[in-house]
Amino acid sequence: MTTLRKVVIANRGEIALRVLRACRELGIGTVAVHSTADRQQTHVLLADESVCIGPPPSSASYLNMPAIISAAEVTDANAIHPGYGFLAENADFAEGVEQSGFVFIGPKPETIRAMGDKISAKETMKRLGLPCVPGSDRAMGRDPGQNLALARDIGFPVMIKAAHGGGGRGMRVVHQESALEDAISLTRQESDAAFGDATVYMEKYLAGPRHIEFQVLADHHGNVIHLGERDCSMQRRHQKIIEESPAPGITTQQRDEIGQICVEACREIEYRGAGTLEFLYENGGFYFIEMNTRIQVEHPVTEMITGIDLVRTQLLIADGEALPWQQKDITLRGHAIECRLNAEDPEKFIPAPGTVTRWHPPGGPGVRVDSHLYSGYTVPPYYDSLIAKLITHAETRDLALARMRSALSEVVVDGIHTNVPLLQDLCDDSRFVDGAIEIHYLEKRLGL
Ligand code: MV4
Repeated sequence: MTTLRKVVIANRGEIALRVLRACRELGIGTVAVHSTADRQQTHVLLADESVCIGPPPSSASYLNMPAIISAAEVTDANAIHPGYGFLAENADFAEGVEQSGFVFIGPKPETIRAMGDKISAKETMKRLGLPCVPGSDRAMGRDPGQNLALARDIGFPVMIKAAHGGGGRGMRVVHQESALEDAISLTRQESDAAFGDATVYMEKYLAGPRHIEFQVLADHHGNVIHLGERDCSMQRRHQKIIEESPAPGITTQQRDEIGQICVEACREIEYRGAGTLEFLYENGGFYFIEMNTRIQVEHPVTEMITGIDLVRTQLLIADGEALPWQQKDITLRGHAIECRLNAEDPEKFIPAPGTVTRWHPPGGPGVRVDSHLYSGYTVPPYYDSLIAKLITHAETRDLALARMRSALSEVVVDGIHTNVPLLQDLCDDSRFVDGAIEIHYLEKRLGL
């Protein structure tokens, strides 16, 4: 470590603890910034220093850019790790961090900005050789005749998407010509209200794809590698609940081919840090949709099968080190599955905050638990409901799944409701066991 001396961890929960541990191993000092609701968070208790940055609502604390930058100033930190969510993909924040003289642990602000605009992200990646969903390739205009001609050209059903959309908001499927204009103006309005930008684009709607994403790592010296893919198709309302790597049924040849194109594209845009390229996968084809410029919740499955610590590597890259691996050094070993444990009603999915009276995490060979939970911890009502990630790793998918069933059966979380029963059901679901589900599977299953 030459540059990074003290890192502000601008997040909470399990990822704040994950970042803290990576800093500790590297001998980097840690500053926890937290809301008044999070004084008793594990990482706050473990950090070298902590600074309260505001009241419970994230808008006043974890999204409060001046408060976070001030915390870095008063503690004499020299870098900020944003984790995921909150400000992780806010280009203005990354820019503010750099302009204040701190290292932003992530890509350049302009890269974050370019990827945050899905039209520009897709345009760039298409030009660099990534297969994309057929679509408008640019922002849609306001001429109904032209838009109809475009939709006819692409072929119904089409999807209208917000250029600055995220989290599944700002998109609409259109099945017939008569519904096109209303769908466009509604998506524009929603997008303007939610993201302050009414720009929309059009794509061919894929009815039942899988969601598969490639992990990349890039340093400041033009070295880029990929770490294979994750299948994140098990989701409900854009909340993923089970992820795995490798994606079932993807061949070595497909992985090498798409992975190499991702690597070349990232080298071309001078990407740096950890990144994820998201694809829809249908009928044997990959279609790039967006790129995430942060560490992701599901990064552990990639860590388990590659043996590479992604958060440690983010810190090394930010420090200016060259990646210690070339693509030929990367081997994927076995299979890893992650289940997200949420504090929520297992049937109605409503958040279930409260005090955990007893917590027994599972263990044993090939079992990893990423969690900030402890007996006596109170899950606050203000933030997302993730309380733990259970990750199992084994030589085969079947064994990783058997380990997951066993691990889930060991879990004890008393005092609050969790989605453990749902996760147990899903690990016994024959379609999931067969590795044959698509993005709408869980919602359809719950609808029955
Ligand atoms: C799509 C699609 C079908 N066709 N694009 C949802 C969030 C955003 N990141 C992209 N999304 C989708 N784009 C085309 N052309 C279906 C979805 C989609 C989805 C994608 C990934 C994971 C879960 C999803 C749930 C519903 C819809």
